[in-house]
Amino acid sequence: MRNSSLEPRNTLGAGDRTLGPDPVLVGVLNVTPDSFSDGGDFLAPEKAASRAAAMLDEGAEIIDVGGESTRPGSDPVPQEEEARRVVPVIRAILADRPDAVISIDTYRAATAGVALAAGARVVNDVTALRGDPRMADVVAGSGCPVVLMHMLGEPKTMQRDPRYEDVVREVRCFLAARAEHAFAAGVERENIILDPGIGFGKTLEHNLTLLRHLDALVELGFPVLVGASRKRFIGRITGVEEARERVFGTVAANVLAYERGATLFRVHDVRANREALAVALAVRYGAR
Ligand code: HH2
Repeated sequence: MRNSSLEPRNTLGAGDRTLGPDPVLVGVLNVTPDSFSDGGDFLAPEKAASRAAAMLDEGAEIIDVGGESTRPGSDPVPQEEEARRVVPVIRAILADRPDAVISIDTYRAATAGVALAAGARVVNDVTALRGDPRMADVVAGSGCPVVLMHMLGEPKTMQRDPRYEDVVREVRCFLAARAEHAFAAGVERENIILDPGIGFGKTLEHNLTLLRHLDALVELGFPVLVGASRKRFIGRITGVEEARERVFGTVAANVLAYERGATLFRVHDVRANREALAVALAVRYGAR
């Protein structure tokens, strides 16, 4: 028996398959000079496109392209600069792989608009449509899926002593309210994906509590995306300072998140996570 509690199912854009219990890998492609683990690596469109192709070959189903770092302490970049970074990369990926599903990691309506026009098919908004009053219209108008992420505060200051009375309840209430807001703005229910925002205004203990109780978010009835990949909380636990070397800890977080009902995993190391999640899927439902 497949897990029917993951209804409603989401489409990833016209013609794409629906989301069921199979884990979906979202490969991270940061077109930034300063991202915490891959900053500066993929600024050139050709390099970015070959990185995207490699992640697709390793089993990524979506490539998440971002033009502004949101790591703790980071500063915003001007919208024009963000668009200038991501649009040529989206075009280069699609020239090479016309069927690739690309998501645009932005909270700015203008950047989302040009990215969708260039061929992106998903919007990943770390502000859950709060960062730009025009974003809800862009998403609703395009009919694309949208990731709504929880963040306490803003990247520049979010890690300065974040506090919650009950982190799971507060994140759940926030995401339920943002899903309602999106729906009221015209985004279809089946196009809404929720994300607890691991590392965004959260202590180590907040991140662990959210991962432990992820089923409380899954209960809201939308697919849940988790972005734990290489993050600092994993380094705190394992002692691995170098972000690129945090793959084993990332895999553990993702397998446990999957067991609690998350279905989308935003990762830098696609193959390691895909293989681990394939085994987790087989343990839950049997081998194919
Ligand atoms: N994390 C980052 C960026 N975007 N989007 C979603 N939906 N969920 C996340 O957890 C998430 C995200 C931060 O990671 P990264 O892109 O690797 O680094 P940076 O922000 O420094 O570019």
